[in-house]
Amino acid sequence: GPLEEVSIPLYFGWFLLFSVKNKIKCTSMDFLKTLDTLDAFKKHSVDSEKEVDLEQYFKPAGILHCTTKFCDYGKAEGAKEYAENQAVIKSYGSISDLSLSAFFVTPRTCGARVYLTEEQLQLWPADAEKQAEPVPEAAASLPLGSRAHITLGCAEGVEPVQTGIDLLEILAQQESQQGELVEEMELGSLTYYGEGKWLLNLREPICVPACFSSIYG
Ligand code: ACK
Repeated sequence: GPLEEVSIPLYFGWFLLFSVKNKIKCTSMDFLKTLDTLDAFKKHSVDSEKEVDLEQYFKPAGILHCTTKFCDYGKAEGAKEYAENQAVIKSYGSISDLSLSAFFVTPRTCGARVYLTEEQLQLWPADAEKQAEPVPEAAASLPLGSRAHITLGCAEGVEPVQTGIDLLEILAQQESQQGELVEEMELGSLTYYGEGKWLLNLREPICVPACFSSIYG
């Protein structure tokens, strides 16, 4: 009936606890600031004459989270099955640590890569990587969980769904060793993947506690 339908949320995911939100925002701001000042960044910029202020360029994302399943209130493929999955029901409301392994920036989005544990992968839909629209070439063969990310910001007019697609594209390029190592930074190694795509692999992953839950609004 209609009640059953409304009980499926917009999406499920891990939501960063309030106490760590500022830490992630500050670290990602630091990353953007550093990137802004690099000569290599200016060189690869679309318009090398124009200064780009990345902190202004990206509009901050709303709720910091890592989407597991976008359900669209039940309209998305596999939404009901996911909501009824035993692992999902059992883990609902539980807190675990998310391991952030990289930050990335493209002309469209800015995000953090999330490295999932075996246990967290139980909550990861089997088709998450293949469902990306459009599917970046070679992304379908990437390991399960490759798309896991936190959207930190989007350029004007860009939807957050783009962040995971951008990450898949970068990882597919990483897989075929297309990147150009640009700089060893304090936080980790910075690689350029062409067309304004940057990824900073963190030397030390950042661990942040998050609650597995869902959003209806
Ligand atoms: O940044 P995100 O992971 O990208 O978090 C938001 C969240 O759901 C609410 O919009 C993600 N999202 C939106 N559409 C899709 C989709 N078709 N597939 C996967 N994730 C999606 C979006």
